[in-house]
Parts: sequence; C-alpha cells; structure tokens
Amino acid sequence: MLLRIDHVGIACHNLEEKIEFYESTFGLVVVSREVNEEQGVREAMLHVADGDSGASYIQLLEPLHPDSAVGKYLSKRGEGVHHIGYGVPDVAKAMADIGAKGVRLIDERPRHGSMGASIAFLHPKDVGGVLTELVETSRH
Ligand code: MC0
Repeated sequence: MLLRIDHVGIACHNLEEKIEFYESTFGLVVVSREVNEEQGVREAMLHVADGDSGASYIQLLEPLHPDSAVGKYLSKRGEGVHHIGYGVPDVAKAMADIGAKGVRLIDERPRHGSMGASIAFLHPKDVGGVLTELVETSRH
C-alpha cells in the first residue's frame, strides 16, 4: 500500500532561515515553494533522493497564522518533525482501506497538496502520536 516516504514535514518559525540551514548543512536543493491558504502554511520542498517508486523530500513548513495546524503545533511543541507523508498509488483507495481499519481520517476527501499532489491526513492519535499524510502524485 505504501510506496515510499514521500516527505517529512518539519515545522519552523522562519522558512527562509530554515531553508538556508538545510542548503548549507546538507546540500539540499529547493525544488518547490508554495503558499497553501487552505492548510495555513507557507512551505518549501527540498529534494533528498530518488528511488524506483519516486522521490523523497524534506518539507519545511511555516504557519501563515498562529491558529493554523502548524501554528498551534509550534506554540505547543516548538520546532521539529510535524508529520510524515507516505506515497501511495491511489489516495482515495488508501483512505478507504485505512479508514476501514478504524484509523480516523482527518480529511473526508483528498485535498490539494504540495507540487500538485493529492493528499489526506490520518489522525495522529490513531497512529501512535504521528500525524500521517497519504500522498498521491504523478511526479517522479
Ligand atoms: C496536533 N497533535 C499532534 C500534531 N498536531 N500530534 C502529533 N503530530 C502533530 N503534528 C496532537 C496535539 O498534541 C494534541 O494532543 C491533539 O493532537 C490535538 O491537537 P490540537 O493542538 O488541539 O489541535 P487540533 O485537534 O485542532 O488539530 C490537530 C490535527 C490538525 C492533527 C487534527 O493539526 C490537522 O488537521 N492536521 C492536518 C492538516 C495539517 O497539519 N496541515 C498542515 C500541513 P494532546 O495529547 O495534547 O491532546 S499542510 C501540508 O503538509 C501540505 C501542504 C502537503 O504536505 O502538501
């Protein structure tokens, strides 16, 4: 069902500062920057590696406002890993399959994600404290 780790989402206070850190420390390259009003974030995708089932990224997330998902996370927990995004072949099917196992779906239907992906979140309380995102993408 899961193809790869598509991305690890990292919450931060200052996107530009964190991009510079990841570029200078790890040599990563930004391949996309977006503002996602629906999700309340400004984000950047930094390419890490390519695999047979697609690429993997670090996603840096800065909140657009304090009462957004990432804003609340930052005020409660500070900067750090916010979620893991797994690549799936068919997000609607993965939602149905995983939801049938009793895991709460945060999204009723797939939403728009980074770089044209179709995404859906699973509740962290049902995944051992890990906010989990399903990601369907045609990008490789
Ligand atoms: C909250 N909790 C988390 C968490 N966020 N646990 C693990 N990881 C996280 N990221 C925990 C809190 O500590 C709290 O636990 C409980 O969940 C309720 O949290 P809350 O602060 O009261 O907040 P809620 O309930 O209003 O919302 C939490 C929820 C929300 C996960 C439902 O953040 C959500 O819908 N997230 C999905 C959307 C999202 O995160 N979007 C931003 C990334 P305690 O034990 O204290 O009760 S958008 C994105 O990433 C897109 C652009 C993409 O990838 O392409």
